[in-house]
Amino acid sequence: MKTKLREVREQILEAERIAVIPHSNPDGDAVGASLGLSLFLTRAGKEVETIFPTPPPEHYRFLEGLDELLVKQELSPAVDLVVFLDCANPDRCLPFKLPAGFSGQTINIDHHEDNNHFGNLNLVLPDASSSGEIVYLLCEEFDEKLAAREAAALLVSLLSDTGDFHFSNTSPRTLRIAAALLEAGAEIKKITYRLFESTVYRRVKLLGLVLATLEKTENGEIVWVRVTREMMKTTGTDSSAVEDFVNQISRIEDVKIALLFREEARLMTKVSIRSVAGIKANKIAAGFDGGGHAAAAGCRLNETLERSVPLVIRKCEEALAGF
Ligand SMILES: [Mn+2]
Repeated sequence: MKTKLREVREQILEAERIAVIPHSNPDGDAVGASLGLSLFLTRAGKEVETIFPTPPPEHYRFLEGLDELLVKQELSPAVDLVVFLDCANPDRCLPFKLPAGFSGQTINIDHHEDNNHFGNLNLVLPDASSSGEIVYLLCEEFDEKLAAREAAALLVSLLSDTGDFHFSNTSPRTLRIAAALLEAGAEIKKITYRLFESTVYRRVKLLGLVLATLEKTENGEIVWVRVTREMMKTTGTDSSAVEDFVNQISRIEDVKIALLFREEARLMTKVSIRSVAGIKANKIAAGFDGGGHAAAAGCRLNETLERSVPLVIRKCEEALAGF
């Protein structure tokens, strides 16, 4: 790992113009890791452009420096190094695509175990809690110390992908890094308040509608909720408002798999899968061309919401039977 980190550092030092690109529909890890790395490299004297293929959700806006980053699809011509963050494969960045004639280097920094090592250089550490954790390890290789706003961004990564340090991917190293981030000036109370405690009226209204759809299998091992376009329309919410609902139902006693089905279009249903008893959620998601982590994964079906529910539940029952 040390050698890999040094190789990545060398590659970065050699580059002049660097683009940092997280996956589209960025979650807290993608936002925090790309913001933290971009700010750090800029301060280290690099020309950096950060490209969000789709905009970061509203509730990360409190992070200092995020407003200056771009939402766009094209690389500036002079870029000679592209750093992908938190992307298991390049399709995760769509609609962004590397230009066909791109002659620079690519670095792939990620922690998904199904990462397909698409970079010229691949820093893929599946035992890291988050891509933010890997960015921290990389920054340690430089002489610069982290500034407070960089530390805050990376702490958002750690908190988001570990569910506030609740999930089993929280390692002693994760917590040591969290401690170092606090020492560097990240304000944990401010961040956890913005991420987990503060909410808005319309989101709680939506939660009420969604929880009313809660169902379970007879033995209670699988639970699920539905989110329709109609619910989002009547409450005036967008998809970022539902992110945490599936975690909430996964805490019900006896639950092994929790699912959230969200209607994106009539024939497009997004499924978020949470596993709390060791069954691999990413294996279930892979059955529908999705991916993710063992505890949290997702996929999309070209089906109506109503038809998707039994299809996915059958796969989950198979996974439980073989466990
Ligand atoms: Mn991640």
